[in-house]
Amino acid sequence: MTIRLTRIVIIGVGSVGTATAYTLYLRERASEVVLIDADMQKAEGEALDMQHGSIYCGGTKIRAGTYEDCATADIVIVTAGVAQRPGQSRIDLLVKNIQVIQDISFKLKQYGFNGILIVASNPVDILSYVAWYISGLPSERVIGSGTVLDSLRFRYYLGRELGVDPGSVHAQVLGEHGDTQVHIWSSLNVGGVQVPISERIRGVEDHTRRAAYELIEHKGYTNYGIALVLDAICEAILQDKHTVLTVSTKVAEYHGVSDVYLSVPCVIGVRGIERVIEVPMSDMEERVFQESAKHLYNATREAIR
Ligand code: 6V0
Repeated sequence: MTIRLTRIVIIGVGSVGTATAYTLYLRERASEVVLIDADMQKAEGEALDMQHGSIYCGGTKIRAGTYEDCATADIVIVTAGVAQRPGQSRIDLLVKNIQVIQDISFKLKQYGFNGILIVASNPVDILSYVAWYISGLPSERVIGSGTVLDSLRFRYYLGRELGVDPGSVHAQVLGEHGDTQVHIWSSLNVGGVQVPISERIRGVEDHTRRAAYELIEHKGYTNYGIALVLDAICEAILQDKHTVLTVSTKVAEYHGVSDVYLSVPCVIGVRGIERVIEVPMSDMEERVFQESAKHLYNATREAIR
């Protein structure tokens, strides 16, 4: 018997890729984390910087690599491409990042990658569709980070307003990881009890939607939150945890929406998306969700033309 080692490859080692690599490294998420970037010197430098501290880390090895490493990788995470600048929306990144995801997806196919692909680059829903379309992988193994981060932010701000630990606030954001995201107020609860929604609490919706813009104004990019999200998705996969996360997936007949990548609660395990959970929505929420889907559907069709 041979003991199988686990490998996670990160493609794109900028602010998101390095924060993700460091999180996976500290949390010993896999036997090996491999870094790839268009600028290989940068990937080598980032890996070496982390290797220097290896005595204080656990067993995860970290190194720079090539697409050949993807052939036997369990998970590939894509964080490559341009990021938002102040005033830019995620959709504004499409023209540049579509080329990046096409290039990467073709290479993954060429090198025989057959694991689980996680896309974080923006606009994540459209890029996930393109990655699925080109890579030839089944859709349950092409996962967009989607609104996992938006759901965390929603719960964080709600927890602050309500004076409770965000982990005890149950609430989710669905639809686009972007401006048309849908806040599901109808199922908000704290400890299983519904919460009266005042104007002040309602304000959390806008705060959540604007969170990335606020961070980009302040520090120029966002990286730690998404790194923790990507680690949580990897954990759910590698430990077959069946964790429910609002990742972006190719939905079919979900509240009347089909053939588009967007976020809905999904059970994540060793096979990727094990199943999708149908969330009850108010009429208003369903309408907003369908509008978000239509916006993404049109933008995706335009992108793959
Ligand atoms: P960054 O710091 O500019 O890093 C991008 C990296 O990608 C650079 O090191 C580039 O050299 C590299 N790169 C570019 N093209 C290629 C290519 N074809 N192959 C390999 N490497 C390449 O950007 P940052 O890390 O801040 O953001 C990366 C992406 O993540 C952007 O599209 C962001 O919009 C997106 N984010 C997604 C989030 C989410 O919640 N899904 C959150 C934050 C950022």
